[in-house]
Amino acid sequence: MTRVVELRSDTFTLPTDEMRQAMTAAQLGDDVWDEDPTVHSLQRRAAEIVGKDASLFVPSGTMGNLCALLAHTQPGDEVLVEAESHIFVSEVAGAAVVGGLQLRPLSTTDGRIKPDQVRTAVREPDIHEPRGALLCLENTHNRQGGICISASATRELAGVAHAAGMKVHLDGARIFNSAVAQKVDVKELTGPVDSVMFCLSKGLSAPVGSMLAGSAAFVEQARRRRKMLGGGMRQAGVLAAAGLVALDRMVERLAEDHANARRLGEGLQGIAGIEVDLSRIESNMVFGDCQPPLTAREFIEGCKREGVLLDQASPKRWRMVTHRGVSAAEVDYAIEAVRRLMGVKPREDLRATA
Ligand code: TLP
Repeated sequence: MTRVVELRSDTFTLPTDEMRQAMTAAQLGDDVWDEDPTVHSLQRRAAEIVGKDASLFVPSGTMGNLCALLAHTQPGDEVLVEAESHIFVSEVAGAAVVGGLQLRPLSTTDGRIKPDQVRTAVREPDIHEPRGALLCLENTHNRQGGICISASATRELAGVAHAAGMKVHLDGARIFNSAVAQKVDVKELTGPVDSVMFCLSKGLSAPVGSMLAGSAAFVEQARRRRKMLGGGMRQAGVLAAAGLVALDRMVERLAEDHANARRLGEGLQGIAGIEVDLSRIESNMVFGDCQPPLTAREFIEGCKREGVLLDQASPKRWRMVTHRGVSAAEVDYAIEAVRRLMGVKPREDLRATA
């Protein structure tokens, strides 16, 4: 079997032909000297799209989040994060190691922090306590299923944090998935926060890079942190050129990925041995649980033998992510592969396309 359906992550998307052409033609300079015209164009465009004064091109989402945390805080400060957030779970404790920050996880059932959780976590000035400096949100929320945080929830949470003297950073790695899924202008989701990071290299299909946007003063601070972390890139315009195409051409098509995720979830639902919660599918992710004794590792290995690649989220939980590199026919193929693996008869309606 030669077919491979890549559902591990939308980070596997390859650049489009138009991106490759733009990369070849890009005008370049030394961006550490702030002299790369293509990086300048990307930074202006990104800031404009999310409604901020300025933005900074960074090599990865992880570095973008870390630059934001460092720019908003002092060592010893406390940062509120959702307990399953990427910053808390998957960024190698960079905030603690590099920033000397205390991350305080707020547990939720669905990634949606409640305003009262923030109110309860607010620190009063006290000689014993760290300064409560920052609230981080994640939209879409990855490990909670790719769920979307609404504009009204974002406004309310930011209002509570700001009233307590805290700043708000949004990990918007997939903020355009959220905007497209909710059919709102992305500014509705980014307007209430002080800074937002979003990725060009996930569903938007650019090969490398993320943007960090905020006030001009914030971005100036973030630029120094980026340099300290080794993220100053020289002729980065060659990458920024692909980022510009990503922003101008790739946002609306994310709706196809969302439709495919739903198709995938519906096709997998009801297969004995695995459980998929359809109510959680709001963007381009499908999470499922294996029923014991089947483990996620065994399920993933079995799918791999069938030519379907997926990611592990916990000992019993797995994740499939749809993106530009996965067509509806490949989604159907993946459904059939899982049915085969789990010993379920093929679905007649999928035979034609798979
Ligand atoms: N997420 C990756 C992996 O790290 C898990 C993925 O495949 O989903 N914030 C969020 C919400 C993310 O999902 C990611 C990447 C990041 C930040 C970090 O971005 P990169 O990978 O560019 O450092």
